[in-house]
Amino acid sequence: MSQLTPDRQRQMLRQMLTIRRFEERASEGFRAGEIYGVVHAYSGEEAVAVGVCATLTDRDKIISNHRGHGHCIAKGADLDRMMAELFGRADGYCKGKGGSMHIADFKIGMLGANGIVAGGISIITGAGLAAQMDGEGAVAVGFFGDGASNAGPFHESINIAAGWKLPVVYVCENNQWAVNVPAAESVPTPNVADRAAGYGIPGVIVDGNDVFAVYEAAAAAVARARAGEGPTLIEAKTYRHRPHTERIDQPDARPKEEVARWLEPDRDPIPRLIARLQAQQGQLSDQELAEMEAAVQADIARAVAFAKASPFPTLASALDDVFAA
Ligand SMILES: Cc1ncc(C[n+]2csc(CCOP(=O)(O)OP(=O)(O)O)c2C)c(N)n1
Ligand SMILES: [Mg+2]
Repeated sequence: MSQLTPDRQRQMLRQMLTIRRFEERASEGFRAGEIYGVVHAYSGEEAVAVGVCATLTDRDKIISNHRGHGHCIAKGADLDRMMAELFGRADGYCKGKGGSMHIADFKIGMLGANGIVAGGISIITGAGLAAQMDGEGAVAVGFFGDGASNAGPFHESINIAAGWKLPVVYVCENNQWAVNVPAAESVPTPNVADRAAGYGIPGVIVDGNDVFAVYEAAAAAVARARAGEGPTLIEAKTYRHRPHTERIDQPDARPKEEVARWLEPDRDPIPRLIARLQAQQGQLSDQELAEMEAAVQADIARAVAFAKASPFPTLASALDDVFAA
């Protein structure tokens, strides 16, 4: 945090607010039938994507999972094209044919969201190998959930990345549930980070709702990767505010009191960051906060207007970009 100027800290808050407001609008659009496919909201976990991506540059690569909007926004993706993709429009990132779980932007090093649980972990390991072969000091960062850490690609990928000292940072967003399965029942070690010991790499536990703690853990792991010392597994303890997906009538097995506790301002990463900046002399006035909120809302409104003004893809374009039929 010491390296982060007040401007940079406010910028991180703005990104977190952007993610939150984007998700709120996406949920609303999903319920209104404006958005097609599935929406998995990242609300509550914003500090992880923002804290990690603040340590990266455009040449560094990231990969995401099904809960990918926050990672895209934190890496600098275009909100208009993201919203258009959710609305299924031709100006979206995948020309309206991919939806929420397929947003990628190679120009900013965002290799894509991924609907296959743990699928991204192998891909980002390959990106780490590519970075090592290029020899220009880039790193590759994979975001995935606690559920994904039980799947084969997690173990096989970390094993090979550790052996080859690949410049990869594995970021497990432990929101404590995989749909309706509690991590406490599916992960036999007390922490996901404990699994790092089996591969001889550092396993770091961090408060995933504290953006500066995430930043510091990620900065250390990125420095280690850039120095050729190999991968790190970071476990960010966090919680999702919303049900697994926005589909209505889905059972949510999480105890109501547990959900309510994580929504409180002393746990929610955004009020926590606001309180921290306000407590620091001159970091964030009430007026600056109100202006930031208004600017973020304007960005989201502009993205929705862009999406709605864009046409649906034509039937004739259905097979464009299909490489094998
Ligand atoms: C290979 C595979 N198996 C099952 C699913 C269905 N599925 C989608 S998300 C999910 C749970 C993922 O949990 P976690 O990795 O903890 O991520 P979270 O949703 O909590 O962010 C499952 C089982 C899938 N998409 N892919
Ligand atoms: Mg989970």
